[in-house]
Amino acid sequence: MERTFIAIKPDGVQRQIIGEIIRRFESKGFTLVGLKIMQVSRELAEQHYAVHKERPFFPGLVNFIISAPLVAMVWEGEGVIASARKLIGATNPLTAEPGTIRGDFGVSVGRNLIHGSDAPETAAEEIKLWFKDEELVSWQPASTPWLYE
Ligand code: IDP
Ligand code: MG
Repeated sequence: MERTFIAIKPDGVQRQIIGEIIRRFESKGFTLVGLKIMQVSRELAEQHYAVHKERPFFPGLVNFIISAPLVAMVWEGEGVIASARKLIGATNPLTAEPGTIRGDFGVSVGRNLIHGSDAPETAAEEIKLWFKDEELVSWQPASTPWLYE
């Protein structure tokens, strides 16, 4: 089973759509195996977005990520990495399709509500960066036989 790192950014927390976002992943059929609300340190935010270090939006992005609490999660399921990106939608909420999280709840790229790992390698790295092994719970929902053949 694949795992991916998902974060509800401070705007999603402040706009009180944590439950709505979790509901979409649950309803789809993915399994929550890690969850915490946290005030992120500047160091962690900079590490998480290190790939964007040279981009002009980097300082603003880091300040935004540490400006209020964030919800960090790990979700599990077959194909969850790519599927989560589809549930999330395009980076710019204005062009994200209706039905996606960004498409339904956002209007600006700097306030796009949610992060999702973009590939197996980044998913593994991000899960390791954000969660200790003992914070992740391996379990099988009762619905599993009704989701997979
Ligand atoms: P992604 O979150 O869809 O993977 P990336 O291109 O990896 O998008 O960018 C990471 C994050 O950086 C975005 O989710 C968004 O919060 C922020 N970002 C990207 N481009 C811009 C921009 O042009 N202005 C402000 N923030 C941006
Ligand atoms: Mg990205």
